[in-house]
Amino acid sequence: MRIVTLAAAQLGPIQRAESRQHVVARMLELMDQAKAKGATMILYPELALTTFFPRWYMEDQAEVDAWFEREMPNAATLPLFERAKEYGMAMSFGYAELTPEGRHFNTCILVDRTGKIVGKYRKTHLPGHSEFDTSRAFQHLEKRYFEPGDTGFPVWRTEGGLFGMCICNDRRWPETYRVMGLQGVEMVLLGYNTPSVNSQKADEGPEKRLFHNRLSVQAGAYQNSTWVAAVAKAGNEDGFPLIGGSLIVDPNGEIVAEATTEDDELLVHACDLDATKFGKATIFDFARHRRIEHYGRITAQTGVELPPE
Ligand code: CDV
Repeated sequence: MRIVTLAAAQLGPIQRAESRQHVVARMLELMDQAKAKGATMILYPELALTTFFPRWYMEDQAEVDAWFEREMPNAATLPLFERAKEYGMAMSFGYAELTPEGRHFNTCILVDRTGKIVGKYRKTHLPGHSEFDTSRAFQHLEKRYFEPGDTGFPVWRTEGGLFGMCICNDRRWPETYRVMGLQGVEMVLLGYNTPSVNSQKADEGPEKRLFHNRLSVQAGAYQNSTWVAAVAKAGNEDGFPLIGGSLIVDPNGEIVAEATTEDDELLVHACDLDATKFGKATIFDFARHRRIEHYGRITAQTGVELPPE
């Protein structure tokens, strides 16, 4: 057995006026709880340090940049790195990254138990739009504030296993998991901020959104025989609700832990990375069963091309 005792640390709402220092204090409280429960790794959501700012339309670049981190760790996040190191706990969280070259990414990192950043992933599938959209019930301006990630979907050998990351909307795309699956991934870590209602379809509410969340994560886990942990930023941020439903899914695609609130909430599960082996050696033994001669369209083509009439 190769056990990673994973703490999925859901965060409740973060209001626009809330400081990073206050959020980090909440994250440290969850880390303390995780330590008390024997966790060896803790996962926090996408854009964990602030409110989900892409819902706000901004034209002033200085105002936009104030939501971004120019270095990691920085003064606000150093306490997280220090406490995780003291506890011997690996850690992953998401943040808005502004690079020295002035590039903007929706990023997450993987930090090992010694406090070293061993992995960085930049969000590939950016949802939403780049200009103010009057047809929507509310804005989702990720395409305005971020550029698509340039990392692809690497897998890192650390903490006794093979770990990958993706962010929020990435979880809905089978390609995300398969690219990691082809590198033998044993645990995918992901965080999300998912509005409780579809901004373009009022009757797609929280039930349907939680269903799509489970469906995507469970399918990704099963079809690649990997653990997947998905952790939400949840609850009502300045009048804009986000789903909770954080979950840990085993390599059979079954949910082993699921959040019940829309607040700060910790899920802890002892995940045996060796449980990935059976599926990878049998029904999803890619080397034996995949037929890549028929998959060319997946990388040759982006949108739908209809067959001739
Ligand atoms: N932060 C996100 O990527 N949210 C999307 C919403 C807009 C659908 C998601 O896939 O959950």
